[in-house]
Amino acid sequence: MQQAKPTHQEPADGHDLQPPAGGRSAIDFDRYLRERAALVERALGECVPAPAGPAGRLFEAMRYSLLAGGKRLRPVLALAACEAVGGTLDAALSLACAIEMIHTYSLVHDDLPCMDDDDLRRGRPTNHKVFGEAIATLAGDGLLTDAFKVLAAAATSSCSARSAQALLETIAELADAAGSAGMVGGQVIDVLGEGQALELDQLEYLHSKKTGALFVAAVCGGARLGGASAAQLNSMREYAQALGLAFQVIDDLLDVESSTETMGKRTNKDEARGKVTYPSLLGVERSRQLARDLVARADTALKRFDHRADPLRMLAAFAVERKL
Ligand code: GRG
Repeated sequence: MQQAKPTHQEPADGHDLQPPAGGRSAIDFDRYLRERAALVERALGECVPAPAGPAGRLFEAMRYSLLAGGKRLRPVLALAACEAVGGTLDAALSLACAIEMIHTYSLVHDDLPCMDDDDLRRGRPTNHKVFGEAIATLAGDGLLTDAFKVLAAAATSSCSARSAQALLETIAELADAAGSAGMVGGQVIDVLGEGQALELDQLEYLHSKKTGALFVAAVCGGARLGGASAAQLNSMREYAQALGLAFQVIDDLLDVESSTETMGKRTNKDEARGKVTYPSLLGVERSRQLARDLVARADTALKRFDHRADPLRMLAAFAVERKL
């Protein structure tokens, strides 16, 4: 069995991943994102055992979806929030992995025939197309449950009481965000809302749970593990709520404007399933403006943070400028 707790290694090319210490940072955002995603990638590889033994097929299915790429936006946000308040990358790396494992489980289950019934995800056949529905369902279950094992393993014997308390609060917040009060609850509202005429505030409520809750858990968890004060956590929550919604508005826009080839997943599916979306309620231009306004709101929430929050500012801009 491989180690559950990911270890922080420096990238192979030897780049220093810390943002510059003094003055305003002038980071190369593309490079920043690439390097952070690579760091997460390596740590994720240690979170699921290699496919061996009687349950080897399960580990293979878990690794198939977990290590299939993806933007790694949520884990990078967790790391960036931790660093924005002066924490180290190591302090949030387990959280980053746990969040990505939970996000990946939600994609595997969301693609199942009983949910969205999709054939393509992250540019490759969906989990159940390769491993069958039973193993895909169990791979999702394994990723969700093991995420909490990975996070809990961050509590070491040398952990201070303050760090242990922060970890406990982060675990509770993540369970809340992923469960019936958060992502799963949001998915239920979404499924039951198919074919129904939702108002804008109902759509926002749905997405605050289905998509937004995990963004909030990533950002607030990262900040908390980095030693954030209560006031800083409040600002981080405001930032993440605005960012999460902006991300979803763009997700809806990409569904109508992009292609399966670019996205690596089926597009034009919201209308086909009778789902109310931002473009269907507001039109394309007003939806895009809403996303920009939300990014401005996210930016404002960070006004009391110094240059160490620049990656968070850039990540918000990235969430609305992205093409996939
Ligand atoms: C319990 C059977 C069962 C199912 C649960 C919880 C759940 C299914 C679904 C959650 C809904 C869901 C899939 C939300 C995510 C929405 C979203 C915008 C996903 C795409 O995220 P990206 O663009 O994807 O960050 P990558 O691939 O880049 O990580």
